[in-house]
Amino acid sequence: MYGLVNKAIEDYVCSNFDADTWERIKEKAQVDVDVFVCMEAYPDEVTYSLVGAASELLGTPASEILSSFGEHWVGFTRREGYAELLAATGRTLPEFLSNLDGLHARVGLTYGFANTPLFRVKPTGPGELVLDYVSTRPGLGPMVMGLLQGLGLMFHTSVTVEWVTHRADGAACDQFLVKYVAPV
Ligand code: 1DX
Repeated sequence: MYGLVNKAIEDYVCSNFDADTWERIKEKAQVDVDVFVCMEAYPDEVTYSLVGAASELLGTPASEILSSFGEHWVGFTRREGYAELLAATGRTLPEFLSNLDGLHARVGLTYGFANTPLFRVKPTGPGELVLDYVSTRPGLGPMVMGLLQGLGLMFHTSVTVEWVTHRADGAACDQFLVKYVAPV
């Protein structure tokens, strides 16, 4: 994945814990990188190892780390120069989700994306939608749960998410039932 993702993990650890914890996580993960380059592609293994090591060191399930990290990602990318990109993606939670593939296409045009996830939105009623998440990368469903919370913060929208269909159980993709209440 892009170095930006690993940088976001670093930022998540350093802002919620400290720099020393981050160094210990890198050591445990056997990741010998001083500074991640945002636009450089790193093996996915690096990201998974960092999450695994963080989970062990912090004594927190990897799924919880991924979910907190997903929430962190939205604010992190806004602060790191992608605020306009995010703003252009939508003005509401459902609009943003509907345009996520477009966001990835845009980033991909500029930097080349090897493994773009797909997000499909099916409105199911007022304030309710089903989100299909199709990814070549296994195990990142909990991160999507957190991403949705991060979008809730960005749009001042209260969000509840139910993970209704799990790819790990043999389904074609992960599916989330998202209920949201936007401010009037
Ligand atoms: F709900 O399943 C809200 O490397 C969401 O594969 C979901 O393949 C926000 F550095 C610039 C750059 C670069 C900008 F210049 C990425 F290159 C991307 C910024 C997305 C903001 C996907 C990251 C693929 C890396 C799914 C989880 C991973 C999508 C990660 C979250 C807004 C992003 O992101 C999977 C890769 C950006 C950039 C956003 C993603 C790769 C998302 C969201 N994805 C790189």
